[in-house]
Amino acid sequence: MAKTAKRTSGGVKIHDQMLIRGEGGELHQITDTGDEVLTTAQGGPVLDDQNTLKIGSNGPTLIEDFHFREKIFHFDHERIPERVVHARGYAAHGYFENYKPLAKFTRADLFARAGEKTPAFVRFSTVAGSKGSFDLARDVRGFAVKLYTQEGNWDLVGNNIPVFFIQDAIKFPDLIHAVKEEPDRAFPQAQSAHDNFWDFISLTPESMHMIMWVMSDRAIPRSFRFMEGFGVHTFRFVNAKDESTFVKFLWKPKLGLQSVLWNEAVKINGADPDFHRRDLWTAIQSGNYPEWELQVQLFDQEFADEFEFDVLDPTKIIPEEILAPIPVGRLVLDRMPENFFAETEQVAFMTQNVPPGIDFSNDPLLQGRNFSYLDTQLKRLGSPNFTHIPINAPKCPFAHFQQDGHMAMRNPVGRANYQPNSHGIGPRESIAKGFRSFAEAEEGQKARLRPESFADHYSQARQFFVSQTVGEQQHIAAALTFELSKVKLPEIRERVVAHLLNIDTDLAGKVGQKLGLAKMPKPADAAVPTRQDLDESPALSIVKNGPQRFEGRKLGILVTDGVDANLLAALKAAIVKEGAVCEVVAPKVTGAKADDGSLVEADEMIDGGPSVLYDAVALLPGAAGMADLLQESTARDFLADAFSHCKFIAYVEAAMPLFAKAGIADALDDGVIPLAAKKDIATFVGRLTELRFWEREAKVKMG
Ligand code: HDD
Repeated sequence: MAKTAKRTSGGVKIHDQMLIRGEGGELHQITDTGDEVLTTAQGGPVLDDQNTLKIGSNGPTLIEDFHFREKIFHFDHERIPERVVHARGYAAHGYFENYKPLAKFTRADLFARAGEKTPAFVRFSTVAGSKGSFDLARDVRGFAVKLYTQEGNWDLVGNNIPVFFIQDAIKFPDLIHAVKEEPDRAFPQAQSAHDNFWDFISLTPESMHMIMWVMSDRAIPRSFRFMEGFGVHTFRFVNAKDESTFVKFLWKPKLGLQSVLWNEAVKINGADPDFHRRDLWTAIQSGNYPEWELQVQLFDQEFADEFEFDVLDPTKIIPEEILAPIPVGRLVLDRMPENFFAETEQVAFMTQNVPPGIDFSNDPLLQGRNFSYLDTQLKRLGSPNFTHIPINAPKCPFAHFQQDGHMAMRNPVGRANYQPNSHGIGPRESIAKGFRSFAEAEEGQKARLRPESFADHYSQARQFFVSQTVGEQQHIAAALTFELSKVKLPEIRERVVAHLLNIDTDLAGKVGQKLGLAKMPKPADAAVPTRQDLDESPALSIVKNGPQRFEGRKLGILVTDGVDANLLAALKAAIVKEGAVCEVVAPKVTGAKADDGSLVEADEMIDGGPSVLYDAVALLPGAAGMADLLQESTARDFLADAFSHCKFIAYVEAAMPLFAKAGIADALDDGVIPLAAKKDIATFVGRLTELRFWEREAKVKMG
C-alpha cells in the first residue's frame, strides 16, 4: 500500500520533476514547497481540488472535468457488501509463538520448532449486528485467527463460545435470518430480544446449550482482551506418518476472564458504542499487548468412542476437567492495521484454509462451513482474486496456474498456464510437501439424517448452568427474562420456559414467574432425558477464572477543585504499578485545580465519562469543588451506577455528601473503601483483583 510521503527537503530530480522516495521506496511527486502533489488515480497532477471546471464562475459544470468525474465516480463505489453475518468486527496484527515441537501429533510446520513465530491477524466480531452497530450487544463474539504459516494460511475461525446453536450447517441461514432484524420492519438491530429469534430457538431444541452461554455473561465481555476463544469443532492433527489425533483448540486470555453486567452494557452502548474497539486500540497503541495462550485438547478414537457425547456434535464440549487442555503456544497482538478497510474489512477468513498436518473431522457444521466461506468472499470482495489483496495473501512462497478474473494483480508468466506441460516450466505437485487428507475410511448410504448420538440437547446445557456461581446463574435468569419480555407472542415465551424446565426447574420457575405465566407449561419433549449427574465444570464460569491482577483494567478517578494532589499522585502510581490505567474525570473539560495550585488535567468531562467506562472508581473531590459537583446529576449517576454495578469504590471524606445524593450513604459496605491516608491505597488496590464486590449484588439486584 503506497505510504503517503512525509514532507521532506530531500529528493531526486527525475525528468526535471522533483520526486522523493517514500518509506516503502515508492516515488512521490512533490511541489516546490515540499508537499506531495495531489494527483488523479491515473497519476495526473491536480491544479484545483476545491472547484469544478465551469464556464466562468457561475456557468455550467463541464463534463470534460475528468478530475471531478473520477473523484465522484470512485466515491459512489466505495462501499462493498458488509459480511452477511459478523459484519461488525475489529482486528489487529500480531504473532503466534510455538512453545514446543508437536511433531508427535502434527506435521504442521508452525508447530515444529520451539519459539517459532508465525505472523497472525485476528478479527473479533459480533454476529447479529450490522457493520455500524454497537459493540456491547448481548451476542456471540467472533474470534477469527489467520496464521500466515510457511505452508499457507491457516484460518482458525472460532468464537468466544465453544459450542453453537445448530448441529447442521443447512440451518445457518434460518438461524441468522431469525436473529437479525425482522424482514418486515427492519428492527431490532443487533439484538436477539425479539419474537423471530426466540420463535426459531423455541422450535430448535439443539440450541439450548448455546442459549445458556449466550444468556450468560459470556455474551457481554468487558473486552476482547478478557475473553476466551474456541475453535468449536473437533479437528484432526495429522503427523508425518499420517496418524491422526483429534484436537479441539482453546484460546485462554492472559489477563483472565471478565464481563460486564447487562445494565452496564446498555449504558456503555450509549456512552461509547465503540467501547471494545477503543479498548483494543488503546491497549495496543500504548504497548499493553493482549495475549492468549493456545491450548489443545488431544484425544484418540477410543476416547471419542467412550466419551458420553459425540465429539462431532458442535453443540457439545469436552469439559476441561475430563480432558485437560495442553498449552502449546501464545498469541500476541501488537500492531493495529494501517487502514481499517484495507485490512479489517477486506480480510477473508475461511475454515477450509488449513496447512498440512491439520485436517477436518466430519462435524457437519464444519463441513458446511468449508463450503460457505469461500463462496461468501466472492460476494464481498468481488473477485476470485481476493488473495491478491495484501491482507489475504500468503506470506510464504506460492505458485499456481490460476489466471485472469477481475482485478488480477498478477498472472502466471511464460507460455504454460497448465500442467502437466512439456515446456518444463511451472510448479508441480509435491508428494513430500503436499497436503495429504487423513485417509478416513467412510461407508454408508446417501441420506438426510441427524445422528442419534446428537440427540441430548439439555444435559450439557444443565452442566453449564450448574457450573456458574449463584450470581452468574442470576444473570442468566435475568437475561432470559429481559429477552423474553421483549417477545410478544405468549406461546413463544411458554415454549422457551418448557425447554428451561429440562435444564433447571428453579431457573424455569424464576423466569416463568417474572414473565407472569399463569401456569407453568409442561417440560418440552426430550429425545434424551436430561442427565443430572454431569459434574460441574469450574472452567465454565467467568468469575471463577478471573485475573491474577487488576492489569489491563481501568480506574476512573472523579476529582474537583481542591483535590489532594499528593493522594491523587500516589493512587495513580499504585494503579500503574498494577499494570492498569487511570483516567481523571472532572466537572470541567479543563480538569481541576488541586490543593497545591497545580492543574489536574481531565481525561473525560463527567458527562462523557460515566462510571460504566471504568472497572472501579475513586472519588477524590476537594471540599472546594463539592458544592458544584452536587449540582451535577451525572456525578450522582457516576456513583450510583458504580455502586449498583458492584464495583469497588474508594473515597475521601469530602465525597460523603455525594453518597447521600446517590441515596446510598446508609448502604456502604466493604467494597466502599475510605482513603483517609495514603496507606489506605494499598487496601483499595489489593481488593481490585476481585474486579467486583459481588456480595453487594444481593442488595442491588442488578442483572
Ligand atoms: Fe461463520 C463469518 C465463526 C458457523 C458461514 N463465522 C464468520 C466469522 C466468524 C465465524 C468468527 C467472521 C470472520 C471474519 O471476521 O471475517 N461461524 C463461526 C463459528 C461457527 C460459524 C465459530 C460455528 C461453530 N458460519 C457458520 C456456519 C456457516 C457460516 C454454520 C455457514 C454454513 N460465517 C459464515 C459466512 C461468513 C462467516 C457466511 C460471513 C462472512 C464471512 O464468512 O467471511 O461464510
